[in-house]
Amino acid sequence: VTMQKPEVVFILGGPGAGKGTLCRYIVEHYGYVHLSAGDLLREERAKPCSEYGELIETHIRNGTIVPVEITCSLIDRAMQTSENPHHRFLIDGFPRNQDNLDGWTKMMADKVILKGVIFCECSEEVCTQRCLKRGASGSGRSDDNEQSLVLRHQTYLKNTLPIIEMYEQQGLVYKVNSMKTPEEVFQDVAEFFPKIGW
Ligand code: UP5
Ligand code: MG
Repeated sequence: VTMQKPEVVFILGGPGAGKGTLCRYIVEHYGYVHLSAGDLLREERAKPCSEYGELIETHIRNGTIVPVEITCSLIDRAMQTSENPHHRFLIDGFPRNQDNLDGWTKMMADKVILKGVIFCECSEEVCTQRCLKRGASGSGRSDDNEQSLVLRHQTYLKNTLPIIEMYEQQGLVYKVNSMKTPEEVFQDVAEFFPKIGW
């Protein structure tokens, strides 16, 4: 029996653009498993035995990007331990910079089929208000504060947008206006999802 390669869709967009929320909607309707790179890093940080806890926390608070070896290993492990029989994954919040992309290309690109990149477009203002609101209602996220949000957005513009542009040149990007309600955003995504495949 030949093992079919897992299919991957990247979900990118600014901090608070609604990547995680959209992924939850997609998972409800299509046979995908949601892997948030940020969630995987926060889980790793929370392990008392992790040697990377402090490093991860520093990057998260400063809105900078964790070295790809760490993030990619967490994603790889999560994919391998997943019980999804369809082997389809939404990878949320990765790759965020050139280092991420290089690491992914080296470690993972041959092992998967990249089906597309969903780009959640959202203004800095809306992104920031969403995260501040979430912080105020007790998210417990150490980066849901004004200082971290400025830095997170700077990193997004400087490092992540160029990655999205590169994928756009390859014809892989599906854009959605994520400033609508979550239901509307999902409806828009459902229109082009058949092109990505499920
Ligand atoms: N909300 C969502 N959609 C809404 C809508 N349509 N209308 C109104 N409200 C909406 O949403 C954010 C908030 O907005 C929530 O309260 C939600 O209810 C509301 P969410 O769906 O969580 O948006 P998302 O884009 O996932 O926001 P998140 O804060 O998770 O984005 P980030 O990209 O900043 O966070 P992530 O967890 O991916 O990364 C955090 C940090 O980890 C990074 O800054 C970095 O330091 C590190 N990291 C790496 O180093 N490498 C990685 O590969 C990934 C992360
Ligand atoms: Mg998220």
